[in-house]
Amino acid sequence: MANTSDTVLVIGACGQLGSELTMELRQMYGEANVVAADIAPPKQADLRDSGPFEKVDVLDKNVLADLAAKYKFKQIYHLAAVLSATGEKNPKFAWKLNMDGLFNVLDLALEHKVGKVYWPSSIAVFGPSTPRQNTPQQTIMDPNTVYGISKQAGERWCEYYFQKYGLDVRSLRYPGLIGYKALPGGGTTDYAVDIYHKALEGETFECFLSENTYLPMMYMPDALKATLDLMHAPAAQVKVRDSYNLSAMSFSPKEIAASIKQHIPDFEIVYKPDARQQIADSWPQSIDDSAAQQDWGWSPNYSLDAMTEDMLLNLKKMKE
Ligand code: AKB
Repeated sequence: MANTSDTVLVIGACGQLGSELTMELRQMYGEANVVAADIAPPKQADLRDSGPFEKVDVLDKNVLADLAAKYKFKQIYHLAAVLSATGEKNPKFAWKLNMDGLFNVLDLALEHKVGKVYWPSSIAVFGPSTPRQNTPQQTIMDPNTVYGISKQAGERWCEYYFQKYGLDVRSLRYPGLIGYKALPGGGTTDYAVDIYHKALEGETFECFLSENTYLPMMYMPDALKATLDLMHAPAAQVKVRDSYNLSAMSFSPKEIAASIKQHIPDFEIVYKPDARQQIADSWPQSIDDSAAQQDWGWSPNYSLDAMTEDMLLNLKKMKE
């Protein structure tokens, strides 16, 4: 259950997930109670005009402490991260931002008695030795991107803060997220958003993954539902304290192109795999999320074709 008088901080509020999650939280908790924070102000008009914004670098502990003293947050969603593809271009910086940012938020939560923290993990915690089909909750993890390594280490630290200090930190291992409101930045699954934009612009889509590369994916409304359901579940039901596997659908570039062709028959795709292919090949193709189903009742609503229909409809409206 949501305690609607809570004040909530969303760090990374202008990103692909943050911009939508902040708007959902503002509906639930009241606009003034949800502070959007990011390194630069929001470009999205709805986000900008609907509630408080604070310019925050998650590496700056002093700014975070000032904010916590000012707003007395009861919940923090810490979404700021360098993703898989961008992380490989500057591994040391990705490690610094992803790890120091997480420590700053966990310590802030302890020092300022913030009740609950949300921190996203990813399918990137898995690696080449992980079983790739129906990947179990508990299994071999040998991530080989700096992003994946930081998410795996971050999961261990979340569990540590829960076990040692009693901090109520909750987490999901997101698959690739697809939405029409904001673009992702720097991930290996980004093609699955870009493809809809190119299809509607009448352009041939050049895909950086090969045609039969299967990856786990999720439509944004399902990702929002999962995040809020987990955060609102009674603490006793949240039995996994590193991060929950989460699943909705798996598809290849060839299959998403076929789904788009049902609406835009002359849509064309060509394949030019680049360095991101190697990252995709090290990740699972499908995920077993039975722990999330059992513990807090997770179930997704969108299939590939239902997502395609909704994406094209909404993107068309936005481009009009
Ligand atoms: C990425 O591709 O890096 C992200 C992820 C799967 O965590 N979308």
